[in-house]
Amino acid sequence: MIEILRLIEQSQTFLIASHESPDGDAIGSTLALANALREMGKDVVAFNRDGAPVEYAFLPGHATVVDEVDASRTFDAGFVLDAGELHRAGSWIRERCRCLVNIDHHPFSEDFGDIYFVDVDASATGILIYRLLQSAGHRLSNDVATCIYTAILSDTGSFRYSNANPEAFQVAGEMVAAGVDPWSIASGLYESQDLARLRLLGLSLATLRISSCGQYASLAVTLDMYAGAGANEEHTDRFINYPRSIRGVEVAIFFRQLAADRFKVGFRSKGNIDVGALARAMSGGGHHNAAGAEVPGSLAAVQEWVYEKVAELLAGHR
Ligand SMILES: [Mn+2]
Repeated sequence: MIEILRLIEQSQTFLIASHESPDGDAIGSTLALANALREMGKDVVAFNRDGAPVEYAFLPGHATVVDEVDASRTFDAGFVLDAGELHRAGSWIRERCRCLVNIDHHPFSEDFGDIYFVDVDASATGILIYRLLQSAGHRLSNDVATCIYTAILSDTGSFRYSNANPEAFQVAGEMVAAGVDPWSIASGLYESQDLARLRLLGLSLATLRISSCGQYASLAVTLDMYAGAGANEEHTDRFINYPRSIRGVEVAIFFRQLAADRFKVGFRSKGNIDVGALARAMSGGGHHNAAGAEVPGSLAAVQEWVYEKVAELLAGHR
């Protein structure tokens, strides 16, 4: 931590990046740190290879997130947030930053930086940004507090997941005390969806499958459905919560078609079932209760294979 504080003090130009297809924690922690550094008078580029999704447009600084960085630019310091592995943020970042910092809460987060600040007990990377800014003695502005609150809200599933620990509530409470309005953030995140998203959800819900034991269930989205709904992959965020919400379901699975014969398979589990280990066995990655991997094959073949693996995982828990 001292090393990071010293780095911030001694640097002027910063690159801040997070993982591709960013979620609320990736974008929230990126913008929390970017806004805070800008308040300190630093020169900051906030980057995500997929840009900042429109659903986070309410976050202060959203419009400053770029999806490309001029090839000639180098930075005194780079921060890679919530990424797990450097390539999920952009491998080129390594050579372009004099000093690189990895801030993350993913288990097995790669040690790619010069400075490694990883705590798997933090419910969100936004929590680690909070701790960092506290140590720096930086007074949290409403802009920064909004980003931190959103990061926590997003990664704890609105304080419903098992990672919603006392620190998550305590930091979120401090953000509210500092002026953050929970309703305006919740309405920005959950009550402002595109019509195309709801149309896509309608198509996807028709693919609901549940195992005969009732412990795992899945939804799928195909490329045809995007075309039918006028939607895209950004609209599938949180679809996996529907199979998970069924009584008795321990593992929810989401099959998202990437190409004719390739699927991204997302997993969410309840309680102590470790889908992170399952995803890593499929060359993917993630957390204990939220993980994913890419699997080649037709939908039917991928579903059958994944169902088998999940059944084995659950059998090990009995
Ligand atoms: Mn995260």
